[in-house]
Amino acid sequence: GEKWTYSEGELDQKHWAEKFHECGGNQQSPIDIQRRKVRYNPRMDQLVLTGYEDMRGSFLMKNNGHSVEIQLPDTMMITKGFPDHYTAVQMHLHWGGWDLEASGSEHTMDGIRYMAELHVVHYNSQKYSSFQEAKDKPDGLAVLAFFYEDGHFENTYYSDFLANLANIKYAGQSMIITNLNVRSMLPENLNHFFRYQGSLTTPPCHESILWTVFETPITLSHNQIRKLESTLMDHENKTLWNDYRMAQPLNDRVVESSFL
Ligand code: 1SD
Ligand code: ZN
Repeated sequence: GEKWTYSEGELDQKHWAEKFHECGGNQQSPIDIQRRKVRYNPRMDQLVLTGYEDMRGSFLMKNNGHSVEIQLPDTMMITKGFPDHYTAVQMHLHWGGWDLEASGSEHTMDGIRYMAELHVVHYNSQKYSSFQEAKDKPDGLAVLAFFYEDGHFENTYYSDFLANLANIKYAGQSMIITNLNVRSMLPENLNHFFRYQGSLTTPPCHESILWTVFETPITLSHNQIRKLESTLMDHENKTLWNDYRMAQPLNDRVVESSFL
């Protein structure tokens, strides 16, 4: 398989583009969002998330060596807010933890990196019949991105998820979860967001993602963040941490916002 890494070995992120040419493109992600340069778009529609709540079924949660990923049912959709309908595929996180203070979000705000970041990946199901077909098309994917910050209180909507990490400690391990409420894992306020055209943040870095980055962060307790950062192992049985890509040049792109 792929041997790319974030920071070690010959195919670390500085060298991804040598093997995966799209990683050197001019619409790459993540980016640093600079508030002063964001353009308010008063016509940007609010998102309507359908089927995000109280799901019962069998959902695969796996350690893919780069992150923890939960596969999502096709009943989870974005039904308003984009020109097309998008169907959920999976969600995963990026985090830090190299040392006690290291943050690990992918997007940054005015140069500030949050503790961690959640990506809920969707594909354009109005135009394409599967994620596989959509993943390298310019209008193929939509990812909803949320920052995590640390606070004083435990976020009980994350308790089961974080406890389950111990069951998939090693790269390649997976388990089935039977209850899932993604809406409760998100911030209450979804009205303020940034929008731009970018790419997968991992090889092969296809420039196929319409990114929506929400302003309101999700709060986890310090211990919860610590558990996220220190439980999983990568393919080399080293602690899986700092699985984020550095900010990429904005070039001639404009970041829009839904709010002033
Ligand atoms: O890192 C993920 C990768 O695991 C895969 O999910 C890919 C396609 O959805 O997307 C990237 S990311 O851009 O969502 N970080
Ligand atoms: Zn991601």
